[in-house]
Amino acid sequence: MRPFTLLWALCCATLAATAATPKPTNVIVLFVDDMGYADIGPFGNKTLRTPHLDRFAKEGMRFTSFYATPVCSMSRASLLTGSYSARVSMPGVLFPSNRIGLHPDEVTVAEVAKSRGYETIMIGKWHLGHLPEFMPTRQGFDHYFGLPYSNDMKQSRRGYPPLPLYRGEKVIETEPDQAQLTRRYTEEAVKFLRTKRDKPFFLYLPYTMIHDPLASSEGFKGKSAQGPIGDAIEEIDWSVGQIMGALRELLLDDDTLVIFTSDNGPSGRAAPPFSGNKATNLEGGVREPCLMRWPGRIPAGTTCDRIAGNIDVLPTLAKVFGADLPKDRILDGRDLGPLLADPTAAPVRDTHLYFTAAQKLEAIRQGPWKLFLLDPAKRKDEPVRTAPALYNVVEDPAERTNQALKHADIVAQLTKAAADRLAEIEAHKRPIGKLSDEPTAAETPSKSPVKLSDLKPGAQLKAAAAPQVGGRAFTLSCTFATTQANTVLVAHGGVQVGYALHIREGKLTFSIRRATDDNSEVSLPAPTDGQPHRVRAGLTKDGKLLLQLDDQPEVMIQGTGLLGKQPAEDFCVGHDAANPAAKYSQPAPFRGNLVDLTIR
Ligand SMILES: [Ca+2]
Ligand SMILES: [Ca+2]
Repeated sequence: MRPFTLLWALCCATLAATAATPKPTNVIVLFVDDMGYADIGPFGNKTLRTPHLDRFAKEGMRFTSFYATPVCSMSRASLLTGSYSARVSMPGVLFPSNRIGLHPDEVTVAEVAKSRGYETIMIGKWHLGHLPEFMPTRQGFDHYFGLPYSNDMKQSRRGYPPLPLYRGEKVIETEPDQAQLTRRYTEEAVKFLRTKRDKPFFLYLPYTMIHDPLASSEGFKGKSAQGPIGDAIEEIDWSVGQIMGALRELLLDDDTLVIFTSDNGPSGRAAPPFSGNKATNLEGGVREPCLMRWPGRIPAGTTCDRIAGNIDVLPTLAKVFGADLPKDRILDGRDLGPLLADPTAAPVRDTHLYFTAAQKLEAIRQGPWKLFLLDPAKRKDEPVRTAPALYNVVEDPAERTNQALKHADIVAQLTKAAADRLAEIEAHKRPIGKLSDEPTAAETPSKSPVKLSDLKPGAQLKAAAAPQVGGRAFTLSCTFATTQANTVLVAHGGVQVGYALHIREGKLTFSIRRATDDNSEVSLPAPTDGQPHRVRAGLTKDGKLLLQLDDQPEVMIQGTGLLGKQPAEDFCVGHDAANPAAKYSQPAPFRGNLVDLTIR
């Protein structure tokens, strides 16, 4: 063989090998907590300095109709499973007192990556179950460094254990200095990127910031034009810059897809140009800034207005990893690949469903039209919106003009589509993970029945040991002292049947739920003076709700009757363990004194 022919043969062999085994693509998902749509430059922020995210947008694609969910845990479940939170039975927010988590049988993005030989690492906030059975290391992550839940679930909140920081399955610190978390997460990520490896990698970095309590390290604290929230956002931008810089330096740039988004809208702040914010299904609560960058594959400086969301991340990444999707279950998300190649391509998913923390279907969007099937949450200085409310969210992103009367045909069409889709999800929903292990002290069946008066906030009685309230009149009494404007004293039941004595927006409220959409409530201004007060709440045999505080006159209203059956859920004191028993989304656990509880 002549030298030229040999060289040509070698070239062909190399080309053939390259074509047969394309270099695998690394993936990084950066997931901020509580970041609003216009919190960063690429989505219209003019106050804060986000140069690294600005560059990210110039080099990648912006998604302007990218949906998350109203609150934390449900968003993370959607992101990691490619499914609506209601399909995987994930409530809005998990608390340290919960003994549930994302079901171990769920197939996570990390497990999909591992099926193709990827090395997987998670750095940051998990919030899908903090018991060992539910931790990231049991859901496909080779490495884990971070917090198991939100940064406000810490010791200074009565009843919570000290906030743990994990490495792998070991707690390495408690109550870490939160001002250092963004910096520490970033250093962990960059260190991981610099580690020499033969395998491709999947890095999931859910930041703890910008969830309250806000904190930033030196160099950012006090430096932004928007106070602590701006400082925390500018530090996240710095973090993104560090990670992108490391990719460039390590020549991994062309082989890595990076996704940047957030889990829900801003907390207590506006989310222009939308109405609503965190914990609502108005666009401001669920429409998130989203950037994706993949040099050579995603056209630079582009914008995609198609409906997309965190449920699409798993199907999209499965394709990128070269992995098969699980075939034994229904996923709600779709592969965004066609849009990554061409943002004007046909929509991959023309419908989005908006679920509440209580796993109810609140709204549906198809094309530009969004229909509220239930009344959306109200926010200060915003109009009252009453279902059915129909908005054109393309022309009216603030959801101000209800067009339900004008377009009855669209209302009918969306109502039908919502009912069909909900029926399918109800028929194929998958359970949340629950421990089947030994009961805790409070749950242990004893020879003498548990005395309610011995229960302290945080206690949870197994459903079988709970007071009998189905089909009968009952009165609940206790003495409490608190300064909280939003909390739960007693909750028993869930989204189908239950009752709760709680404080919501400063009102002491006794609520009865006879069926999913059959709620009755009686309320009084709550004494939040930290002094002990006696409360009596009841359901009379003719279906009236009564509420009495100290020796004030009793307030009584007509409800719709007795509870048709005994609630199936546990009886909780000072918190609500899983499915909310009343119309609250994420009430804080009770911090205060609660004694002499009785139910007769
Ligand atoms: Ca959040
Ligand atoms: Ca799994």
